[in-house]
Amino acid sequence: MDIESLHDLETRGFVVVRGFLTSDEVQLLRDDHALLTLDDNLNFNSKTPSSDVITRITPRFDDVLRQVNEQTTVRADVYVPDTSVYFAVGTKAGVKFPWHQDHESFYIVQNHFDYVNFYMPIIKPDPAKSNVSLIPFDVLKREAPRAHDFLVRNGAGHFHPVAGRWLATNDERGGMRVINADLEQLACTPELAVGDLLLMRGDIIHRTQDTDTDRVALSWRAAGGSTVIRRSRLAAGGVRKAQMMRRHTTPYQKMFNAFDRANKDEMPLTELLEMYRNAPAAEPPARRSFSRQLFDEKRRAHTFGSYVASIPMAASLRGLHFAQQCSRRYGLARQRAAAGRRSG
Ligand SMILES: O=C(O)CCC(=O)C(=O)O
Ligand SMILES: [Fe+2]
Repeated sequence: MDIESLHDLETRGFVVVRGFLTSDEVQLLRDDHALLTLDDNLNFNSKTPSSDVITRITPRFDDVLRQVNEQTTVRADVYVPDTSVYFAVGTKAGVKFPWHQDHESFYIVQNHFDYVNFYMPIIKPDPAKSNVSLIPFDVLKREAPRAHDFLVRNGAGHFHPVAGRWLATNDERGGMRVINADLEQLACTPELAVGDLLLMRGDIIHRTQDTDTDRVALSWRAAGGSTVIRRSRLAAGGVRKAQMMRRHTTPYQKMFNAFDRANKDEMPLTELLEMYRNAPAAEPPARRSFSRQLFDEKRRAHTFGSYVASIPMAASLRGLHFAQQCSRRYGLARQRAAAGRRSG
């Protein structure tokens, strides 16, 4: 299948391919999803697709990657199952993500430009509902150039509304930028039907549109195999990154173990994935023992200072979040009181 306008992946950060999956492929994925249980990840609800099911569809993904590598400067040639999941909305086991740049994939793959998310709804009652809203990079560059430069090629972005503008913070490297525009005004929301493909670059800013319908999408990910993954970078970062790692220890422990076994402090992603294939199966580590190891890793990488330095920032963001929740609740209470007065 030839993809038109692949260049948009570079300029806008995403491209839509209509009718990508066949009805048989959709059914295969639906059956897979129905049989799975939730992942052991306290950061969000997700299910990891079965590898034998994905293997059957892989030639379709290979074909897209070939075109991406031929027609753009994005380099993506290996799949990263540890960052690939099914996301549901509209049920208790679902998600409702606010504006964000993906966190865990950035911590693991450490390069969000050479990284693509094959996002494909497999259950979706209404094309106009429960999509993913996006901030196109060309629009961001035009409307908020300083924030664009802070965000492009990055990840682990958190976005906080402040008086009609937005504050962008980076949960890995720290730092923040004011976005002098309302993200909602810059956003676009491609309407997707079952089987459509939304191909997104890893650094795109996005959120769940709504949770009004029961929708399930597969988010299958590929990255650049030559990206060098650094142990010190995995260990680095502030309070918010460490919290997230503790809430989903499995992939990070696997990475530290692979560096140990290889006796290396850095290796290309392809080599890291190869190490996994030969690794003995291991139980997910307890949060406490993982925490201890993470602090040891931080000391070893001389990044403990930046962790400590991030504590005040994390505390003030928690305060900001709390103040926003209170003002939202106060606004709702006022609306309800006014409605009561009108109907009474
Ligand atoms: O499915 C959703 O609503 C969110 C998807 C998302 O954030 C992702 O694929 O990274
Ligand atoms: Fe996301």
